[in-house]
Amino acid sequence: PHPVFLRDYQPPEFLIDRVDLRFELDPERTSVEARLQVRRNPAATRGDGSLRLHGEQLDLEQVSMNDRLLTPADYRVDAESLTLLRVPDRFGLMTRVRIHPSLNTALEGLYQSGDMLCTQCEAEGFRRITYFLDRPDVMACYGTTLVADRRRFPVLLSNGNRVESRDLPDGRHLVRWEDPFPKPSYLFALIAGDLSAVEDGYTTASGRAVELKIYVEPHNLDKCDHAMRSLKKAMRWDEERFGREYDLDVFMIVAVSHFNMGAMENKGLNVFNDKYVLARPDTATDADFEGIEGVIAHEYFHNWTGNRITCRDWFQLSLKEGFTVYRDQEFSADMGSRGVKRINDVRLLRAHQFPEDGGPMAHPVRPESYIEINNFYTATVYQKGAEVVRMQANLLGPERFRQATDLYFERHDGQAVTTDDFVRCMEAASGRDLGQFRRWYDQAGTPELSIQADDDADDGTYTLTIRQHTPPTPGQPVKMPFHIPLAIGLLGPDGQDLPTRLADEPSATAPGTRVLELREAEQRFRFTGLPVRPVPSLLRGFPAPVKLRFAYSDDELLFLMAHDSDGFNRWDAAQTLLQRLLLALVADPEVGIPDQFFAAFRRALLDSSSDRALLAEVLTLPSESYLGDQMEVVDIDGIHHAHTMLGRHIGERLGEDLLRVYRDNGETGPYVFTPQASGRRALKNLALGYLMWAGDARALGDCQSQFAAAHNMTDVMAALRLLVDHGGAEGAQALDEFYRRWSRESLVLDKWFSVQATSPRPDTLARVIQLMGHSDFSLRNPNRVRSLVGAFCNANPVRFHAANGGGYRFLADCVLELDPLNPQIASRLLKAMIHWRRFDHDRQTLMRAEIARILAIEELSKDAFEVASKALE
Ligand code: DPP
Ligand code: ZN
Repeated sequence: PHPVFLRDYQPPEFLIDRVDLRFELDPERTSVEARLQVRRNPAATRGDGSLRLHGEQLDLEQVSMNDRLLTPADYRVDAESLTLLRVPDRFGLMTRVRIHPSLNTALEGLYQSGDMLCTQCEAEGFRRITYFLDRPDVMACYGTTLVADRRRFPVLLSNGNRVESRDLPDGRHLVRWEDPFPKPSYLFALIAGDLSAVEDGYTTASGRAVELKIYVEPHNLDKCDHAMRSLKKAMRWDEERFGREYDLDVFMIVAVSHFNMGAMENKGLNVFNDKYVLARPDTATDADFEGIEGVIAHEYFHNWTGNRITCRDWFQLSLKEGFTVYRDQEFSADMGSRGVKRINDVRLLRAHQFPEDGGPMAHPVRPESYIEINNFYTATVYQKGAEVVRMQANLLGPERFRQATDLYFERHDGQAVTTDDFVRCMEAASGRDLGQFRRWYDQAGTPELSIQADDDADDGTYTLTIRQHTPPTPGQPVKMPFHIPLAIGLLGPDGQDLPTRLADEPSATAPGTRVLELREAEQRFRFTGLPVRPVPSLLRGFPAPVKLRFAYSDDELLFLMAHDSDGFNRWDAAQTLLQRLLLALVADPEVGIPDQFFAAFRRALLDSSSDRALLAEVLTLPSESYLGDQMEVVDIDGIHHAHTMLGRHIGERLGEDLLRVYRDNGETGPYVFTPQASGRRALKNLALGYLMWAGDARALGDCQSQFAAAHNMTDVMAALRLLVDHGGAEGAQALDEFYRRWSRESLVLDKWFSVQATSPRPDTLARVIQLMGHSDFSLRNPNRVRSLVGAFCNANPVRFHAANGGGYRFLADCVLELDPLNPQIASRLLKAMIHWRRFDHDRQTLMRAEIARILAIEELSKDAFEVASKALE
């Protein structure tokens, strides 16, 4: 397999203005007739007079040009394309192909999920439906005619507005859709099935009435309320915050149970992994409710950032994803608690993006090359891309940023553009020079900031010396300094913010947060007028995706944890402290835990004035994998031991307080999904967890009653997890009961699999292998694979990285079995092993051998090949 390079981009030689598709749908054999209006692109250089269309796994039946049937002498077909040897400057092209949805296990193109037929075309799935210029800079208007058996497929959906619907004499029916907005092929979608819809309506700010429909299998009709509410909130928010209105008569969402990704923003017809649609208090946790709100909004927001304005090529993926993630993060912050949202987003970034940026697959937000684009739907493109947009928003300030996005929407509506076009709008609206800032798009790696503080008591100055350094990444040995906005504050002895006046500034500044702009490899900021040495609050609100090195004392961290006016930094100070303590325990398990730690933990725990959701975040131990990332060589067992030990100590020392917090925060009425209510649940279940860690006998009883009595899945799952980790008869019985109750609810059953896969119990791998043979397990369902294999490999470090290599062998076996069926899922799983260099010699050897075993397979997919080969480079 060969890489594709950004520098080789050429505009398309031909454009397609209009596409008329006619599908005769059948799971075994679907016929697709495509009529394309093709013309030469005046902006492109002339080639050899031929036209090469993409196409894979298509059985070609007929080709005609301008209504003249072509013969095999007029074209060439291979496994990836159809080349028309001589074409005029403007012509009509008709192709007819057969495809086989029921055999499509890769879930790209048209495939079968249960009893329905559905599509996934991003990034390059449309070429598995028909011959086409399957690249995002070819935008066309689509008319789609769907013909299918009326009883089996009563609902036939596609993009745009429905313009015709009638029965045919042979028991089939026909529905025709027309999408007036030109779009790239990756946004095409169709759905056929026996579906029911929840319907609602929305009136846009300018008075346009929009029908809203969520299509699900009939037994899921009672799980759509939250998704519908989220959709309407998202539509209103996008009008208010970004001035964006919806543009078609109908907006449809379809929930599908076999889906590679989270969801897909097809024009007017969003297709969703059902995990991000279906929720009832008794089937879905708070985290599920939150995920649904965020993903519904994300896909809806794509209508402007992605669909109306799309990507020129796939290297620009972050143009739509980074911006849209930023938008959905802001939306969720406005809907719930802004502080907690920020903490969770940063936690995610640190847990996934930082390791990616430091590993063999590191790539810039705008990658320079790829072998398989599906491997680049990454935390870097999505989450770091969102941080890059957030930095620009913060540099510009809210008003200018809004002017800049208005300009972007106005200037580029209907176009396929680049991340650079986006930055140019930021510059044009603000008058700022973002030349150096652009490096965030093309340099990979996480910058490390080392900050040193010096004070001079005599003249009241305080100097921060800031050095930035970005480690090399594959293909980029040397990095230039980034332009980094740095929000900081200075705290006085009473915990209040001090003024932050720089030495060369004529007048006093107000106390509070101030943004420094770092541009050099080393830069000094000298503050004056400080009567006492301040405690610096650095990186307030996490203003840039960087790692901070600053020699805080424990006392300073405790001080920040108690007093910082920035909630994010209060959390971060607590996490740094916990991390220190844990790493000290890894180094020496006998090291004492200072009393002042328990005192601070207790103070925070009992602080009834504080937001419970935030409190739960503050009091949660950093994850074992995150601790591993902080070590030179990851000490898997040492970390697990330290984690367990600290958890147990907390549970033992603060047992009474934890029990009180647990009991004081019980459910009082019917389930509601609000930040307050989910904060109470989070805190309560955290307290129960510490008690269980300590083996508190009262807690075991509480756990069992919570499991039996709870009417919401958040509390049931929290109790189930603790019971399973506790093991014994209690754990086994809870699992059995849960299975009996939920075995027919696929998404709930996923939880049953993953709670077992993530248990740190010593026999977990054996249990996972056994579950692979369970009658409810199937490699064909990505959610099920993620809930068992993915959960074990990515969320159970102590068992996955077992010293005997059993976890690695298990993963490689799964990858090899899955790759021929679904390369996207296989290659994503494989990523769990690519950070092998971070471990001790023996584990390195074991992991490398498993990756090499995969790489030795001749028919390996491009997807898995790229990950395996880069991992070993
Ligand atoms: N474009 C899709 C998204 O919303 C890909 N899964 O992220
Ligand atoms: Zn997206």
